[in-house]
Amino acid sequence: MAVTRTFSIIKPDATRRNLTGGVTKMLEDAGLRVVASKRIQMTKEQAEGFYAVHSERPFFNDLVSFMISGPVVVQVLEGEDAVKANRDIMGATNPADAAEGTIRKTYAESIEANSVHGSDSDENAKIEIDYFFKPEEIVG
Ligand code: DGI
Repeated sequence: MAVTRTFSIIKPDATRRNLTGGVTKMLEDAGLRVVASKRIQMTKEQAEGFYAVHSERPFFNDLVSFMISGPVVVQVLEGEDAVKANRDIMGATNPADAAEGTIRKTYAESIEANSVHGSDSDENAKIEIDYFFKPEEIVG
């Protein structure tokens, strides 16, 4: 295993409920280090571009509307096998299916308002990090 990076978003349902710290604590307790972080209001164009892979899915418009419904916190996380470590602590997409102790089981409201995003591969992590961060904004 190697130290790698992944990309995370604390979604609008979590920022709305003042859970930035709660989510971040669970990430840190899982062995991940926040090496970049910023709170932003995503534009519609930004959200559509970020989720372009889902553009044919029936929930695409709802997903984009949700992601721009309030501020998000975009983060770069670093740790041993960071993509998997983050996916493990996030839990399943639908909180009803998420394991005890995961972020989504603890905090998510629904399959859409599910509190966090995390990259699903090293390749996508790099693309997603580059989508939101300049190299100098990441301090390992
Ligand atoms: O990688 P994940 O976030 O766990 O899941 P994903 O890549 O399959 O889907 C991306 C996001 O799209 C997910 O976090 C929430 C939303 N989504 C996925 N499936 C559904 C959905 N939203 C609705 N409304 N209905 C779905 O079936």
